[in-house]
Amino acid sequence: MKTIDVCLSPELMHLYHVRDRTIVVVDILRATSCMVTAFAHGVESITPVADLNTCRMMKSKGYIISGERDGKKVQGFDKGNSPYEYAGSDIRGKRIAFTTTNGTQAIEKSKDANKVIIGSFLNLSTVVKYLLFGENNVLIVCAGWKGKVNLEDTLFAGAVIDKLRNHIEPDCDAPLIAHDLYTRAKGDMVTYLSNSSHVKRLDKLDIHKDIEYCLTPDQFDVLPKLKNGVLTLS
Ligand code: 3SL
Repeated sequence: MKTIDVCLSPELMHLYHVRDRTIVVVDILRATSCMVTAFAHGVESITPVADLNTCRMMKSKGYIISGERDGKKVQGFDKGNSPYEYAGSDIRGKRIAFTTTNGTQAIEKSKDANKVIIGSFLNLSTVVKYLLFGENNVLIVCAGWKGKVNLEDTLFAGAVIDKLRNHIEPDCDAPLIAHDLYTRAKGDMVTYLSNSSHVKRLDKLDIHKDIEYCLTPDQFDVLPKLKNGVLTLS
């Protein structure tokens, strides 16, 4: 049977052999939710970029430049990190360069895996179907917050494990922790997360509507995949 493990923070990546795995990168609030929304609305590609300057320079190459630091849109950038900014027709057929505090860093750390896909609650069932029929063992990489573990990415891992529990075996204890938390939270994830650190951070920025949106499962049937440093649907 294939196995599934959960890397609860990118700081723990050195513990995992990734070359023969499929990695699912997740940053529920909000980077990977934005990415999935953008692909569902016709963006051609997203290039995850680790630093602000590289991202800024991509503007002159025709990219929409997007990103946040500490939850806030970067000054001079075209877009920030609210999924609602990626739900319009203005991004159709465009290329985005994207940099965020945690999500794009987690993608960067995952790039040596056999396959890298982007997960969120918005495309949960599409992710699960792909993992079910794929041949690789799976690692879910939670973006967390500046190296620390967070609840929302862990819940997503638990949701994937819940759907795959009869088909893929947990590799260690992190999948068991994630699944247990998800079982407690699944009835009302918004309430469950109300005391979590990033929900509190986003509440201070008055962006509560993003939270409910990002926790809504199965809105889109898209699966962004990383190839040569660029995310596309192909
Ligand atoms: O860290 C990230 O990648 C972001 O998703 C954080 S925030 O939701 O924009 O604050």
